[in-house]
Amino acid sequence: MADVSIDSLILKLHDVNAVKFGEYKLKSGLLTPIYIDLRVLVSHPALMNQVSSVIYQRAQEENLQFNSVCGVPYTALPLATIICSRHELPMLIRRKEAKDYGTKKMVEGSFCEGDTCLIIEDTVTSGSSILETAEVLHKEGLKVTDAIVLMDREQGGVDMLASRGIRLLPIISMFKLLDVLLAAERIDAPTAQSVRKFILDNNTFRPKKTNGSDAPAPKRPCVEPNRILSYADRAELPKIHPLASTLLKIMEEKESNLCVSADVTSSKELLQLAESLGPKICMLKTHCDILKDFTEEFSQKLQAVAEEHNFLIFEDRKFADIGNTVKHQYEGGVFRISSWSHIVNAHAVPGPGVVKGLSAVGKPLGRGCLLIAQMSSQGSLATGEYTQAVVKMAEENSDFVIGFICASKMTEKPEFLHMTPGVQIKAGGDLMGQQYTTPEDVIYNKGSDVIIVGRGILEASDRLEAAESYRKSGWDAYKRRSGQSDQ
Ligand code: S5P
Repeated sequence: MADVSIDSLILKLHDVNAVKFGEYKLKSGLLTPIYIDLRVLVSHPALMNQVSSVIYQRAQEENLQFNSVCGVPYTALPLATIICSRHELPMLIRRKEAKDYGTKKMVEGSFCEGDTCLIIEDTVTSGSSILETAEVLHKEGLKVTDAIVLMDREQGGVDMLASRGIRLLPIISMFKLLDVLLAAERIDAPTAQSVRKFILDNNTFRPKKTNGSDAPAPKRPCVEPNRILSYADRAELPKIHPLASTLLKIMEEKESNLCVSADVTSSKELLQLAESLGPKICMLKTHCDILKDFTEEFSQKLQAVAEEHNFLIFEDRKFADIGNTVKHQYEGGVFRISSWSHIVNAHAVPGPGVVKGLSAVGKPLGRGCLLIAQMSSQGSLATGEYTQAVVKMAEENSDFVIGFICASKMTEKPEFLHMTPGVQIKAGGDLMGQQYTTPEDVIYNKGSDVIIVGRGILEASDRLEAAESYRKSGWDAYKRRSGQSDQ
């Protein structure tokens, strides 16, 4: 397709408000000065046809060989439908969620194992949506070698997918779009410049280091605020919650972003763990309801050890009820959690009432809460819009919510802490759906702040040595992330 028709396509997309300038939140939580919303295409059939044509034409120009076409749900679904209908190509539909009745299939349509499927997408930022779709197709025995995207935000999607064996072919790239809109005086030079800067500063792809020095350097520096600010800087932020500030100072002082998940069943063993690993950690996470011999005396001893070794206690209670009930669960019962645990966590499922109930008890005591924005377990339902709503809930309750349990950085607001479970030295999983990634990936690639490690340390023959090794990996990754190391 000649460039001139790409130019006119860009202008038409701008005409129908598919390209917006302002301040918008991306799927990742990042605020962007430009938003591409191709969902509006369904209201403009002529444009929809034109977009479908350029996508198909691109597949032909590249001489792509494929047996079927799959549009990433939902926006690209009608595009794939038009292409497949017009050119009589078999289409596959990837379900976003498995049906809870009937076949429970994740991919609808007929195919043979080993078939190649071409993926079509409307917009790409990091490439994660294409990768997700490709993974579902892979599981069904299909091959994915190429994907075509109408609009590439040029924030690392091409590189990320290439690293996973998928070639991404963009029709319109962000820089081209800006040039055309600027030339047509649809935007002014400062707007174009600010978007260019944002794109260059926010590349989402960092190549994984394989064995140290021979890994390729990241293409562009990543400069989101909490990638640059040190833990110490963040501890001093005007809006920081005092407990978050305390934790950040502990982390900096002890050079540790390690939280040990003390998932043991005897209080004696837990106290021994706290005593021996105390110097290595910034936080100790408990599940008090798995202890067979919880007593108030135990909780007092644990507090004394925490004070001695300067770490915080995080009771992983995962509250998930109405405000009035969680208030009682937090304050009373056998465990009296609020009396000894600095930090607790909660699911956002019940709505903001859960935070209100906990806050009524915890706030006067100077406690803090983490909201569970994502989970490490396979098939977790805490994704997409739910995760975004959790972030919003946290931001609206920052007098008590200090951060998140999450897989990666959720918000650009540096006063929030990101804590990630499902960490081991080697990526993998257990037999009950737990999924592990590495300290380096969590801290350096995903921009989280704290690694939460349970069995990686508890099942090691030398727990202290294992804790030191996790501490060091997490800390080294943080140093590299904040540009304090040239490793
Ligand atoms: O999504 C989550 C949230 C939490 S808090 N995934 C998790 O694994 N956790 C907790 O982290 C889990 O309850 C356990 O206590 C710990 C992980 O333990 P590991 O042995 O798998 O490292």
